[in-house]
Amino acid sequence: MDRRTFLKTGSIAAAAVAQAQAIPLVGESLLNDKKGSFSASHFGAFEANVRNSRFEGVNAFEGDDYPSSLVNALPARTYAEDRILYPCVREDYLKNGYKSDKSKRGKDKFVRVSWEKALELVANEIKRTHKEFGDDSIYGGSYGWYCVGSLNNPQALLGRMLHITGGYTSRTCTYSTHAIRQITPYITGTDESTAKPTAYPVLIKNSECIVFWGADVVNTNQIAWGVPDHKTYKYLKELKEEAKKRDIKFYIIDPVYNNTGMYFDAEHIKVNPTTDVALMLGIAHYLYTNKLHDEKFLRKCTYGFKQFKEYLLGNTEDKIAKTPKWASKICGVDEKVIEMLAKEFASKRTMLMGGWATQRAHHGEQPNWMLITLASMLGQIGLPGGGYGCSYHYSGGGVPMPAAATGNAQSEKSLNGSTGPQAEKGALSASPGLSGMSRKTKIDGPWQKSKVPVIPVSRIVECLENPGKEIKFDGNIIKYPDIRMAYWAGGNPFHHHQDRNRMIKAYQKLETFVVQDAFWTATARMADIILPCTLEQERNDITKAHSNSYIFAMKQASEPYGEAKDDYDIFTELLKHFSNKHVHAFTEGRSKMEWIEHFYNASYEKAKNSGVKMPSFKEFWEKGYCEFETPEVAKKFVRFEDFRKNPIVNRLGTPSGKIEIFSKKIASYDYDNCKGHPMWFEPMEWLGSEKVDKYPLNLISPHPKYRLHSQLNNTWLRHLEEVNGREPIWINTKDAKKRGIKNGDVVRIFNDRGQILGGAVVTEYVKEGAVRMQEGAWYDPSEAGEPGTLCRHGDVNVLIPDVGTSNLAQGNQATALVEIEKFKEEVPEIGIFKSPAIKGA
Ligand SMILES: Nc1nc2c(c(=O)[nH]1)N[C@H]1C(S)=C(S)[C@@H](COP(=O)(O)OP(=O)(O)OC[C@H]3O[C@@H](n4cnc5c(=O)[nH]c(N)nc54)[C@H](O)[C@@H]3O)O[C@H]1N2
Ligand SMILES: Nc1nc2c(c(=O)[nH]1)N[C@H]1C(S)=C(S)[C@@H](COP(=O)(O)OP(=O)(O)OC[C@H]3O[C@@H](n4cnc5c(=O)[nH]c(N)nc54)[C@H](O)[C@@H]3O)O[C@H]1N2
Ligand SMILES: [Mo]
Repeated sequence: MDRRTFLKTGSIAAAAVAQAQAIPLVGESLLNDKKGSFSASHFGAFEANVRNSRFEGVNAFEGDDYPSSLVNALPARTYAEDRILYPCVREDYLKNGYKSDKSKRGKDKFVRVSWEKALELVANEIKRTHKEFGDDSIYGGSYGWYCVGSLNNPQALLGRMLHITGGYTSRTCTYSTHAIRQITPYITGTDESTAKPTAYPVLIKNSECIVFWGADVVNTNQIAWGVPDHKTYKYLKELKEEAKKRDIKFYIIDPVYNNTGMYFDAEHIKVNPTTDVALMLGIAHYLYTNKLHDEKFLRKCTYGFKQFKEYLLGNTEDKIAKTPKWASKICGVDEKVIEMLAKEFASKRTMLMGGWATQRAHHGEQPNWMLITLASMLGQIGLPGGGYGCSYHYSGGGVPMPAAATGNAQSEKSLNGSTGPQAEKGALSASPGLSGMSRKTKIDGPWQKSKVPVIPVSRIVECLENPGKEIKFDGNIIKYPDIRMAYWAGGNPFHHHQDRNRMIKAYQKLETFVVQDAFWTATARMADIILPCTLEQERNDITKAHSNSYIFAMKQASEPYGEAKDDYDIFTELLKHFSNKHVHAFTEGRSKMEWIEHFYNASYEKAKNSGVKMPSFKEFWEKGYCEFETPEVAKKFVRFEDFRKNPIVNRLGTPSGKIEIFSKKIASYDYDNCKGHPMWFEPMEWLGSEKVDKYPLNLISPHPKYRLHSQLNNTWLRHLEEVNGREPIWINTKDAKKRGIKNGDVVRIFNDRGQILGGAVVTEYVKEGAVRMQEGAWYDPSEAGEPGTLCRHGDVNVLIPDVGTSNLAQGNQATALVEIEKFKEEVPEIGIFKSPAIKGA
């Protein structure tokens, strides 16, 4: 935005006027501005350069040797054209309240209102909904990747506010790890998505074969849940250097030759989407029939190989031996290549790195279970550089880090020489971690009785459609509550959820939909009441590196944009419409800065108890961060080392104490879509299903290179990648040729669920039959609020089905069958990246 536009827009809101008047001359600000003010984000920590009273640039944090480009887009995001300037209400909702015409959601005009009016509407609606429909009638699950910060965590704050006012329905699981986190505790006693894998230095020294199995570690480590310090990249570089010195073989098993494949010049095993279990079974069959499996490890450290073996060999109901030949027909990998992989993995010290895309699919419980089974057969679990890991691709997994302290100074000792799972639990090092705002207040009051039932996060649409319906979930029965109101703060469901057109209809069932965001996202446009929030550079907060290596100060760099308020202040002011007691329960009598200091001091005390001296809060705030050492022992960490040595003493948290290739517990649920051992189940849509006649291409939707989901799509970053202003879709040269599609063409991608535009990238990097389009491009309907309409920009979730993975996890999917054609009509303009017209503005 140039200065003139800024002044023009600024003149709309009083706050922005004040901002504009404060603008000093460029020269003056350049000469006078101090070094940047410290802050942090999901993209990294940085110093915000404040020029002309605005946040105009970033310097990456000096401790971050591999800063991601994403951090550079934060200033542009701050002043994006689609920022929400003031509270707004949908026109018909303003007239008729909860009795409004819901089919107008997304189509209606918005009307500017005062904060007072907006919060009064929200408060009255919370009161009415609670009174008429009870604790669970408001959905406050509010899934999403809000900004970082211990204080301004909108999800925790929203939960806290709703809890204080009378309860809400929340969610369990995540869109990230729905299936893996539900299934793996049955197998290893641990949620494998968060388990610490063997440390990189151990791999660099010992691994001979590294397999990126549906994992793009080079891309997805750019960000972290918390703040990344990007140390992964140092180790990836060392790994590549080491591979020049001694022979380390890299494979990438993926329908796409991804960023990681390119970096390591890895051999590409082109697997059909969602068929990895068949491929793994083919490898397993070869291992077993050629006696390449580790009988001793299976006997000593696993349970139930016997039952699995019968299935593998075809001695069970289906009477199918899972030979490489059988597997090849399903997964599209040549039989000889499958045999080669089996021999390679068995003869080399092999690390199987599994990502999470394979579990974001129909029957997504199976791939990780089968990966662990395969690793068990290879028998290298617990050996340096071998085994498996399911979190190398995420938030610095595998990087040696200081573990979060428990406050027990003795535990450091127990780590020496012992790095197995037992030690891992009690382990600590220099870092005390950092706490944050909690969903429950410590202040006593009637709210302590409020109920907070949960639904599996990805079942929200089904829940809205079917109040009172009972579903099977993880050995239990869950009854869907009757949701009348939803409140979202810090997430973007009209990006993250599947089957957009079905979703639009389901959301019409809500009487009231409140959205708190900084931007006019597709979600905000579907809301009745829209409350503008600040971004992290517009407020003070505190946060930590995901690695636990740093605690970061987040100092306010610029004034809140327009009338935006901090999430914390929005909820505090909302509660004034209840009573002072409600407000007090929320704030616990602390100011925002006192909370920040409180979180720091709690860490300070913890550190002190474990013999670590942290600087005072004042010193810390001044400097911007404090650093914690990584103990040497963390660099030697080998997952399952102790368990392997003595599985009786170091038993796992499973019923047998061992790795469960067969789970009696899961078998006892008697589900037909998830049984006692890993199995190949045909997905609802894949290249082998009948639907391919109509929709012959298998779409996958991995995570974007230049965004965090939908975040930052409204900045210049999108111009680095978009094709003709559309989200790119990668299509194989042969598939493109068949359809007369050329590189750079705008194409229409469609199936029975909907239609979107995309920009064709014709390439050999994607397997024939598969197409790839990243998740997170903003939904831009040509007729807003109209189910079935064309998305002009390329929101892949228009096309993906919303059907649970199985009765076990009820997780989300990320693949679908589609057809593609060249778009022959005039290419429409994108409408989503500017503010909608607002009455009264
Ligand atoms: N097809 C397909 N779909 C997927 C996936 C896939 O692989 N394929 N992946 C899934 C996964 S793993 C995930 S985690 C989800 C991600 O889904 P989301 O986390 O919902 O996606 P984000 O785009 O990060 O949305 C965060 C929103 O919070 C807002 N926000 C940021 N900071 C603040 C703040 O401080 N306060 C408030 N009130 N709002 C804020 C942002 O503007 C943005 O609109 O998507 C899922 N969807
Ligand atoms: N830059 C960036 N980084 C991110 C995120 C982001 O939005 N942007 N999001 C973060 C979040 S919330 C999460 S949960 C993680 C997600 O981490 P993941 O779920 O592991 O990431 P994806 O990109 O979905 O998929 C990883 C790889 O799997 C491949 N793949 C897709 N389908 C299949 C299949 O059927 N079989 C096989 N073998 N491979 C397949 C994809 O082509 C891709 O190369 O990433 C995190 N990191
Ligand atoms: Mo995620």
